[in-house]
Amino acid sequence: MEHEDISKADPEVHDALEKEAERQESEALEMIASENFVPRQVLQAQGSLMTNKYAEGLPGKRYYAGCEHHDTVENLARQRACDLFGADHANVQPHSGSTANFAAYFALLDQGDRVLGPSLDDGGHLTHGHPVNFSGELFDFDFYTLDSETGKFRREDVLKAAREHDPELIVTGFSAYPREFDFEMFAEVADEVDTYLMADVAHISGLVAADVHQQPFPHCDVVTTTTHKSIRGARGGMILCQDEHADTIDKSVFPFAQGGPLMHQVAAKAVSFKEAQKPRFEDYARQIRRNAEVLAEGLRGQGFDLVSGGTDTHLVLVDLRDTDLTGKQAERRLEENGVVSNKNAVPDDPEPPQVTSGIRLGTPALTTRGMGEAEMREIADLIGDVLLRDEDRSDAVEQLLQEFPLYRNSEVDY
Ligand code: DSN
Repeated sequence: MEHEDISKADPEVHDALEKEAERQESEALEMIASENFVPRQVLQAQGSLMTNKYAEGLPGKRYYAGCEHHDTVENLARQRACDLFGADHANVQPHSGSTANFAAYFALLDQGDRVLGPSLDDGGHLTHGHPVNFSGELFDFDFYTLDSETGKFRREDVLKAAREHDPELIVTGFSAYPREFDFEMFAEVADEVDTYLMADVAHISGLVAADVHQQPFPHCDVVTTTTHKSIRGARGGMILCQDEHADTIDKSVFPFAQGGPLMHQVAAKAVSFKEAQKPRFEDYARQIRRNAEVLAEGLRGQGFDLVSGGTDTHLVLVDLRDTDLTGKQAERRLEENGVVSNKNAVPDDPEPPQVTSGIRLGTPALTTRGMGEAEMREIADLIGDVLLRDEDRSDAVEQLLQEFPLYRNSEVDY
């Protein structure tokens, strides 16, 4: 076998990798709420030779020989995940959050069963029953809605929708909801209508792991998450559950939904969960929330209207309907200044999903860079200058990126 450095073996891909490293380090103030930067130890595990092995099955019960070391890393990942989330059982093999939701639904439901979830317009996710997604196609979803006055979910609305739809499962957890996820309230409703409760904590899993957000267990039967957002780990998914669901969850991941697990990703999940167990991760998660609060204050000070008026989590949802900009225009204008965010529907949005009337801004990635409250104030001012006064603030963005290096200056190579 010929081993060559990637720069020689494939200059085109190498060039794109170099440019992406430069973009992340020096060109983009990353405010997409679902993105983050992993530490190099996670990149090392992801780039490891664990990619070379098939390991269908579970530790101690594999379908292929030679999985001893794969068992070690998967057991470490499972145990650390259970410790972080207070779960009885973890399956760390889902390739993504969508696959985790797919497997979780089929562990709890039969095709065609009724499910109640949040709609995409109210901060939910495509896999929460949207008609273009498998979830909307394979299950009979209906939706509880956000109270448009407060921008929050109210118990009476969820209960009313649950009584009307009589679901076998209620899904809670959101991709664009800035407020604390009230698992206890959803569990009360689920108890009242005698149904399972599943939480998709993909966005807030770092906050939950660090215990700076309400815990989904013991309120939920099953919890799904991605492993790369606020928890700052390897890209992928995971399912956590109470003991009674462990077997069905495992079987629903493999052989039902997936084949061989991506063991280099499982190894990297284990490494990132160890990071999340360290005291410095709790400080990080606290700072994510504080930064989001300060960003929200600053944006309100600039005159922006925020969905629900503020945030309890890692993200802020700006309603642009009072401005002359759509979400799409705002996203573009911010990007021209080096601020990377995403257009996002706001409740009762009159614009289609490709346009929208909002932008979603998150703090996990900037907090990873070491930015704090002073920088959030500066960024809120800068966003006001760019969106409300059409000023060019790209120099200020460049300056911030230089002051807070990401991988530059690290002694560990990958
Ligand atoms: N794409 C993710 C997000 O941005 O919220 C959800 O899958």
